[in-house]
Amino acid sequence: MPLAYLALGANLPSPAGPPEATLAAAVARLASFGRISARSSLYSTAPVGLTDQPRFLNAVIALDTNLAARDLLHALLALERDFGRDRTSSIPDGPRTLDLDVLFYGDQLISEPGLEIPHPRFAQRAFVLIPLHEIAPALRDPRSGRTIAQLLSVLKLDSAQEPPLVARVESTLWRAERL
Ligand code: PH2
Ligand code: MG
Ligand code: MG
Repeated sequence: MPLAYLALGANLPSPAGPPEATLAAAVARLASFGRISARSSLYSTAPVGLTDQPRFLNAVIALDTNLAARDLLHALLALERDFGRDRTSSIPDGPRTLDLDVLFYGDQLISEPGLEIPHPRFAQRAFVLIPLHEIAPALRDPRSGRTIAQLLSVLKLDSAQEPPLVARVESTLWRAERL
């Protein structure tokens, strides 16, 4: 079964509740697409792109799945809609109830309309690399040939920044979700 890595993000309340409840509920639903073999901690992250919006909660999971890449994408889009994602009036990089992105699908390189894998911007984003590094430091990006640990080490992070760009948060709701 291909091992997919998925990024989860939210910074608006959804029908499931605040972002923390949304991400916990989303993981429970994602388990029906295969087997979740790893799950990062939950992180509070500064918004990237459009800065004038609430902080995000982000996480990364590994999913063993029989779904083909495009079927996985469609399943994620449907799940986003179930959690109140409205794409009709959406601002690029703007606030959202739930964002589910495919970071990797095995070691495949896919470049099709609406489906770019590995995710085109993952290596520039600390809110992806830090949780991904927590669960898969030795994973190799098939595009650059670099490991997640290498990609994270070249990302310039100002650790003195306040509030922090990426901060691990303790969440009983998140950890209570059985894998
Ligand atoms: N997602 C974006 C744009 N900016 N910033 C953070 N911190 N976390 C996100 O998940 C995020 C973002 C577009 O998908
Ligand atoms: Mg995204
Ligand atoms: Mg997305």
